[in-house]
Amino acid sequence: MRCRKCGLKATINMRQHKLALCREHFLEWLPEQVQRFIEKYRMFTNQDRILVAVSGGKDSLSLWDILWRLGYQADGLYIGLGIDGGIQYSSESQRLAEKFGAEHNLKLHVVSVSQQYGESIPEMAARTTRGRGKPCAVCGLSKRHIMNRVAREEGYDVLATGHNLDDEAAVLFGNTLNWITGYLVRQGPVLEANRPGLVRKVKPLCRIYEREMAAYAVLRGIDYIYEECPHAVGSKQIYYKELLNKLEADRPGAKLSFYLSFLQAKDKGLFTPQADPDIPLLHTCPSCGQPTSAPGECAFCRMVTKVA
Ligand code: Q46
Ligand code: ZN
Ligand code: ZN
Repeated sequence: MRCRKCGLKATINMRQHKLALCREHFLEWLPEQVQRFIEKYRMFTNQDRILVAVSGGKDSLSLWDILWRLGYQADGLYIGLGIDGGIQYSSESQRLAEKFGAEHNLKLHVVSVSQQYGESIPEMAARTTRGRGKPCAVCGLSKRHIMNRVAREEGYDVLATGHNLDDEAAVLFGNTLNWITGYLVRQGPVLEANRPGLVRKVKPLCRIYEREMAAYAVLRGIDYIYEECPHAVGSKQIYYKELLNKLEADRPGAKLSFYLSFLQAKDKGLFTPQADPDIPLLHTCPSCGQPTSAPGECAFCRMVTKVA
């Protein structure tokens, strides 16, 4: 297999794009693709200040690397969840996020959940009924809240996350399997700040395969945490990814076309905001100023108040 651009031996063959590239041309091609999608979906411009949510994994660190190479003003945000024991997931991922920021002379905001709110994510999860003992529901709620809070407080124009195509396709698969129209309305490359207290969110990697992101991180020499969070084991999300990978193996490009056909259907007005059966986030939390579905404190503030 030869590189399509230079004819040298290819390092990666992407059947889904009918494209094989050598290391050098792949490392050039991927950021070009990301730049195309940033423009296509009007995510941000060179004037915007971007906050990248960095977990220490391959996707978020590569996203930070790509935005930096493309010349954007991108700072990082690392949230210390306090998920340790065994593989020391949180401390190791924090070390790698800090290392990347220091090596590239980039600013990294670090928020420790336990220092700021009195308990780590597993501790909070152990005391609430949310998520039935699994910390993921508490974790997701807290991460969304903290990302939005830091982006607002520090005056960023947009929050960027490292969700790749496999993540987006798996979420879409779960939501269509159960026809959760409220979530389908909100899924997309850009989530507008259409409520007071919300920051605009974008996913610049939403059309890049997970395999391409892993290749980018390795070929670029980015030091990232290989292990997944120990709580991700056995999740529905991983199961859906496995199913979609089987489909992709038989039909290269299936994942991408699943996601893109969904975006096209949305563009044609298939999922209008009116289709959202969920109560709109019309109220503002008196404690944190973020939008919430019912009058009074938001779910995050209620949870944290209980801790206190
Ligand atoms: S939600 Fe659950 Fe993840 Fe939080 S507890 Fe780990 S697996 S990190 S994306
Ligand atoms: Zn080449
Ligand atoms: Zn609140």
